[in-house]
Amino acid sequence: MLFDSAHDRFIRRGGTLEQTPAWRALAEHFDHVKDLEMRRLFDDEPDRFARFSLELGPLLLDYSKHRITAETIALLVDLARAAGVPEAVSAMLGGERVNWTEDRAALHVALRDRSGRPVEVDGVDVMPAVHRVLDQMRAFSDAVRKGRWLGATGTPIRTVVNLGIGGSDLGPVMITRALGAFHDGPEVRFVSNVDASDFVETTRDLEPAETLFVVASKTFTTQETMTNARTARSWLVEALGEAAVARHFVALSTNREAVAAFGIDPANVFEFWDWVGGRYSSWSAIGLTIAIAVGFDRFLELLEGAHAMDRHLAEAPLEANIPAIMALLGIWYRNFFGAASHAVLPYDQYLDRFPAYLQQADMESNGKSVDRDGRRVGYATGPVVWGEPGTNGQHAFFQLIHQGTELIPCDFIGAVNPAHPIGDHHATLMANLLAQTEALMRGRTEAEARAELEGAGLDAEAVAALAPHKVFPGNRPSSTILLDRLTPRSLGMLIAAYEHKIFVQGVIWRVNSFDQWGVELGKVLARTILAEEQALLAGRDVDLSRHDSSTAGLLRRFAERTE
Ligand code: G6Q
Repeated sequence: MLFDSAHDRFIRRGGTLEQTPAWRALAEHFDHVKDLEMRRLFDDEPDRFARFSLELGPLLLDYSKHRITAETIALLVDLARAAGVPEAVSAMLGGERVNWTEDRAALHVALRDRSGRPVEVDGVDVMPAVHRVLDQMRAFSDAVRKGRWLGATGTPIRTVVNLGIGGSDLGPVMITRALGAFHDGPEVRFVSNVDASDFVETTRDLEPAETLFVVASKTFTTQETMTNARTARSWLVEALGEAAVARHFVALSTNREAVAAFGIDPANVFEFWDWVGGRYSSWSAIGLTIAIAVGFDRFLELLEGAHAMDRHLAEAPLEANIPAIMALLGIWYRNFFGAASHAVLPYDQYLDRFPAYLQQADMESNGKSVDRDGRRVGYATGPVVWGEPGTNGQHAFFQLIHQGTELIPCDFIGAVNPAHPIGDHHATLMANLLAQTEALMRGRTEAEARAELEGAGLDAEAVAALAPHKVFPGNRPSSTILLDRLTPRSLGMLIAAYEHKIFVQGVIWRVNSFDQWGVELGKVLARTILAEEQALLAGRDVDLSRHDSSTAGLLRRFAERTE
């Protein structure tokens, strides 16, 4: 059972996570190994790469450039076991209500289950419904791609605009960009921000007659998406009339009534279910724009890649389990070294939105401070996740990663084979990836810095002055994920690996990785403030005494300065 691990029993008897035997063993081990130099470890263990790397088909995880020994991994695996990770994984894959604060399953794995076996939620097999929607997505995406789906004036669709935000935007944006080399369907654009500039800039050059809007919203009540959807509707109706809506709007949602109330034809609704979390929904109907862009067969390959990672999560022992090892390394740095952030650095331009996608996947999932017993945790949970593609990042923030005062574990992600084999672009890109991981690990000692400066002919005084600035402390950890090639399949594996990493960490930290109550308060206050803004702008007297003087002052300034 998910909530009956050795740790749970210990904590229920009054202990804390840090007092559990597995955690204490790690803390003690940390004292012995925290000063170990990776340079030495590599010198002492010629087979370190082979020992600390894992592969699954086209995906390799090299985790040898970490401040770990074999014992570290063994103790981390003990922690995962005592925390009930294997049982929690079975519970998630088995459709149990692992999202306990919303009383729901988190069954995104069912969306990509290619095994043909039933997957049950509350005793009901969800797979027939999953396949029904996949069939509907295939038929529709084919029709749009082949020009058979016609707009109201009889012309085919040239541009698809996805209106969604958060989980209904970041995944599809990231994936369609990542699969840019496979994009052979109509152009796909995304509007997410409630700022009208997003809508205006995205639709500026579009022909209404050739544009299809995909309103992607699980709840169909999200303020930003509904505002954009209403604007899109007016934009279309103004050009083509009310009757055109049926040919130019489809909806991806769990809320059929709200979709019907908006005026979208029920035949154009692609359904999904409450057991699909927003940030885990790209595998569902929310992926329709992906299927339109790259074709349904490639969308299926994406699902197949993710499914392969799901099987691996379920079947590989923890010590050889890619998501589990990624999770445990994260815990090692977050909780023992005190690392506050984690950088994700794709050396692949097609993955340029991967860090942004991962920020939501990780920070919305594990940015929590109350445990499964409803108590405040006494330890650090999810880190700040950030990053930019290489090599651009090298010319921006890598300085801090190499020589700053923070320890920042990094994930480098690259593909062996490029999408575009032109000249020496790819060799150069990959040389940079490898060089960065080596530089972070090795660093440069003072003696090496001096030798280099002397070699450059500097006098003794200049050498002494400059050498300290040329020292790289090194011993800075990184993982490298190498894909044979960035394809729908390998991308599916990569995303699923991170999804599961996040889940495993949530289990160990005893937080619910599937809720997001932390986004509620601002939403609620925005509704009240919007009403106050509107009243002020209409010249009515509004009592703002419920606000602090900052919020009230800013509100008045907004109303006064509005032209
Ligand atoms: C993700 C969150 C959140 C959600 C958006 C959009 O896990 O739940 O980012 O995806 O708020 O919600 P709708 O799809 O309901 O519009």
